[in-house]
Amino acid sequence: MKSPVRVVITGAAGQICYSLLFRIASGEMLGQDQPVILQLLEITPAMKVLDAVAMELNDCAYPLLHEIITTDDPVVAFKDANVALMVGAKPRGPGMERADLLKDNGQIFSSLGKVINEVADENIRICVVGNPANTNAYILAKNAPKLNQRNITALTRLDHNRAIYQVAEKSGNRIADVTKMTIWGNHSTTQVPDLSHSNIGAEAATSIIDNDWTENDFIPTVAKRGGAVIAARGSSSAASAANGIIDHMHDWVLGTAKGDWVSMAVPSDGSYGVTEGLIFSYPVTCENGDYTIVQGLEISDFIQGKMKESEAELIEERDTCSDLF
Ligand code: NAX
Repeated sequence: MKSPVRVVITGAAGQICYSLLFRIASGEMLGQDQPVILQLLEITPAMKVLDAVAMELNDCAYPLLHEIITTDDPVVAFKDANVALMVGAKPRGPGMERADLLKDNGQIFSSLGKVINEVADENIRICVVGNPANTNAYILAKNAPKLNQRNITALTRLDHNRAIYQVAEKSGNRIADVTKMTIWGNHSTTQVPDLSHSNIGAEAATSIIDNDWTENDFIPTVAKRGGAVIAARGSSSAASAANGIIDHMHDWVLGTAKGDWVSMAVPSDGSYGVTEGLIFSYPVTCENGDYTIVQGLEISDFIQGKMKESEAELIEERDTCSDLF
């Protein structure tokens, strides 16, 4: 039996986590042979709800779930942690500007970054989910210099999965037939869903799908899908976000499928001309617990222009929060 992996989840009493924790404990994220210890962090007023979530986890009698720690103390939560899923954040309130949200949530990620720097495993793999996810990951990274910086990532896998569904639906094919989808940039409406390198079965997606649909329908539908779910449901995507988190961490640790890639927001190394250090979504392949940015893709002027817009937004977000790092 492998020794257990310590997985921290913040915002553990929230919506996304109610769909997430049970799947981690059942082995869907790290594998059916990998025991886990769940280290669940919440703010003090949510501890009662968190206790109820822990009761339910216990009542599932998951063989891989070795221990549950519930706490409102970040030092306890992140102690010796190997994996962190940073879901906890404030939602945008009525009348609140994006810049206010940035400041409020940025504060959470700067203080948690400092704690992680001190008490977690320095090779901890981090996936930031709480919005604005890319910039929160950037702030965390700057406050945690001891950590392996490559391992500080943000979630764009939900956007990636949304894009695959749209292409499968439009072309009348199955999900499994659509490969090599890419989301470039920020997890926001400036994100760039790109099917120009995708395949549908053995054929290039661009030979099946017309460009007008791609530019005027596909890209805005994927980029604004989060808003469409909020409009329909009255609250933001939860089960599909949890599924994206499971996919992100599963593939990072256990590898991507041969001949395919996935999208992850990772620290830019300058690939595709993007400012170094920004947490930018790229196509990546994963092997042996590490990821590699897919190189050498030909980028059209149209996509390049959109990538620049998303990069400019990330730079603006970074500069708005410069007092936090
Ligand atoms: P909820 O409001 O249901 O849950 C958030 C939880 O975080 C709450 O229980 C709250 O008490 C807790 N929390 C707040 N501050 C905390 C802190 N400092 N430490 C620990 N816990 C804290 O939101 P939920 O629907 O679960 O969404 C969580 C975050 O995910 C939001 O920021 C949301 O915008 C973001 N999303 C990101 C997505 C992505 O693809 N990157 C998609 C889904 C979602 O919109």
